[in-house]
Formats: sequence, C-alpha cells, structure tokens
Amino acid sequence: MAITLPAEPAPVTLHPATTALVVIDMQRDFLEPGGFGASLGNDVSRLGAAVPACAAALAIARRAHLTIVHTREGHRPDLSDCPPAKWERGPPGMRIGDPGPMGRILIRGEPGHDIVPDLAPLPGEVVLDKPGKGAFCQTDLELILRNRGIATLLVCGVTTEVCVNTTVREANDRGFRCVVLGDACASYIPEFHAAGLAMIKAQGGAGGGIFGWVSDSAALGAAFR
Ligand code: C5J
Repeated sequence: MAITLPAEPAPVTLHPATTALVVIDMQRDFLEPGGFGASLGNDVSRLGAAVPACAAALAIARRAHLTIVHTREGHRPDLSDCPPAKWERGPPGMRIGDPGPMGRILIRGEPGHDIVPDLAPLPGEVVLDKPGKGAFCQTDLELILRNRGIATLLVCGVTTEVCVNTTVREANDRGFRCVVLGDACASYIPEFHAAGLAMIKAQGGAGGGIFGWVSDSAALGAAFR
C-alpha cells in the first residue's frame, strides 16, 4: 500500500516494502563527552536533541516492518582503514585511536563506538560499520539495499551536514529517493543543521528537491498510522 508523507518541497509517496530507515551514527562517540565529537572541540550536548525523534522513527519503522539500518563510523583497532588525513585532524592525545573515557576514540569494539542505549539496534536490524562519512563509501550498503529491493531511504541521525548529508548525496547519485527526517537529525553547529536541511530540499518541485525531501517524525507517525 502506498503512503503519502507530507514533506518539503512536496509530499512524497513511498511503499513500505521498498523503504528503509537509515539511522546515521547515533554513537556515544558523537553524543557523549570524551568521544570523537568532543575531541574536535564540539559541544556534544546539542546532539541529544535528535534522540527522541530517532526513537520515534525507529518505533514507527519497526511497527511497519521496514528495513532498518544503523550505521556506525569507526575504524579497525590497528587503524589500517583510517586515512592519515583523517587521523591527523585531531589534537595530539585526542586523536582517533587514543585512549579516552569511553575507550579508544572512534575504534570498533570500544564502548564509545556503541550506539546510544535509547536507540540500540534489535536483532535482525542491519548494523553497518563505515570508515568514512558517507555510508556507501567502502561498505556493502548498496548491495544490501539492492538485494532487498529498497528504493526509498528515510534518513536520520548525526550530524546533519556531515554524515547525513554525505550519505544522502551518495544515495541520490545511486538512484535512491531520500527523505530526511529533520527533527531526528542534529548538528554541533545549529546554522549547519538548518543549512544542511535546506540544501536537501532546495531547487525542487513536485518531484522533490535537488537531493530529496525533508519531513519529520510526527509526519511519519501520522502517515503510518
Ligand atoms: C562527523 C558524523 N561529524 N557522523 N561524523 O565526523 O557526522
């Protein structure tokens, strides 16, 4: 059954069987003090704003039996998949792989790499580890989505202008239709959150914006009721 979701720049029609919810990088390393986000000088408390709407989107997607993908940004313990240009960005002593209060910063298997408890994946949901900002870069996400016949992505998570926008742009170029749930995204920099959403829905018409659509968790809940 087709569902019409209120969105900007125009309503979007989607089919639950071909729609996936992609929750981007809702990890302790980005949301809690002492992790990767904090190591880059950010006020991590701002990202908590997205948690309730992500939880609502997850509940809707689980009820509707949508494909659910949780992504996690991070690296192998030996850093063999971490480009030097990324590693050298942080201040010495707080770089990727350095010890912190949640274990080694942005390293797979460490407590900081985990998804925050309120949004913990359930068995059967896809958990996708990625070394970069975009979820399609050096991962098997496209294969997983194509195998399931997915055409439309509902995207939420952090941060709006970095990993959410990068993933949406990658998906758009691969032919997926992307609907970003604006209240379920957040940024350390509020202006970038607003600009990140504006860029998705800009230059649009009845067929969506240049990179897709922007909606929110309340509209999603009403559409799936
Ligand atoms: C960043 C992300 N901001 N998940 N990662 O480095 O947006």
